[in-house]
Amino acid sequence: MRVCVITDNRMIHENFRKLIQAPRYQDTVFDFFCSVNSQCGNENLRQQGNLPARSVCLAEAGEAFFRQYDLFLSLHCKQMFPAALVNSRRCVNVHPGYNPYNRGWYPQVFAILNKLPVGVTIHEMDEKLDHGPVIVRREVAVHSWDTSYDVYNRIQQMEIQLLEEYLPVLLSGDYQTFVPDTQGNMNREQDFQKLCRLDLNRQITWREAIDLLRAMTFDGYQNAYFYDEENNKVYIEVHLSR
Ligand code: 0FX
Repeated sequence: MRVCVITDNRMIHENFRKLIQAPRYQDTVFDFFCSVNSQCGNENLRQQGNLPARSVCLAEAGEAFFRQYDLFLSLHCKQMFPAALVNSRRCVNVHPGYNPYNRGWYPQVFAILNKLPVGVTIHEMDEKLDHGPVIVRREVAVHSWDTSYDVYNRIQQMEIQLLEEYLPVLLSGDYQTFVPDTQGNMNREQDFQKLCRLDLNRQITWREAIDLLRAMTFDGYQNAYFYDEENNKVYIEVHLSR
């Protein structure tokens, strides 16, 4: 069998490559692609390093490309899968969120704020974002002292664990699915960007302020900021310890 793996995330890419070294996957051909350099790719992805060397733009790839593969596996692929693909091939997404809650961008950021469950969902893809019959979902804990970074690391560990457990059935198609009771909610990148700008005059509780700052704190990124009286842009993050 031939599998098309599309990934724009260094960590999951590296770990997945290790996982498929196991002898049981020797007869499966895995072709790896990322979105960098493709028409629909995001230049910022380059900074992540160690992504697949080849890129693909699914919106332009066409039927002939789709037909080469028995399965499409999205491991944090930043492109939307076109209808022509999800309706003609089995497409499976590994999503760093607990569907149907906080589908879309950076689920743990929004989960810290709205207290909805967060974790990992592996699901068959349909035409909507992070949507489709669920193969497996597993929750991870969020503690009062966690930042977005802490929760995200827990999610990534869970993603690797679930891939180890489920890859054999993802390949064979020998699994049951279920459709969640509700559509849940969805967040876009713009929703995250809006959260980043802090309004110094807004009145909120300490609980809300701490939650907002820890939801914005992620090692390696400057997210939350405010403008001071002299119009300096000042970034802010928090450190919490138990
Ligand atoms: O690959 P990924 O972890 O996931 C994102 C979406 O959240 C996910 O729903 C979608 N299925 C996937 C294709 O893309 O995103 P990332 O590697 O860009 O960012 C990882 C974390 O880093 C994010 O959860 C929060 C943090 N981050 C990222 C950026 C770019 C920040 O805190 N600030 C930022 O500016």
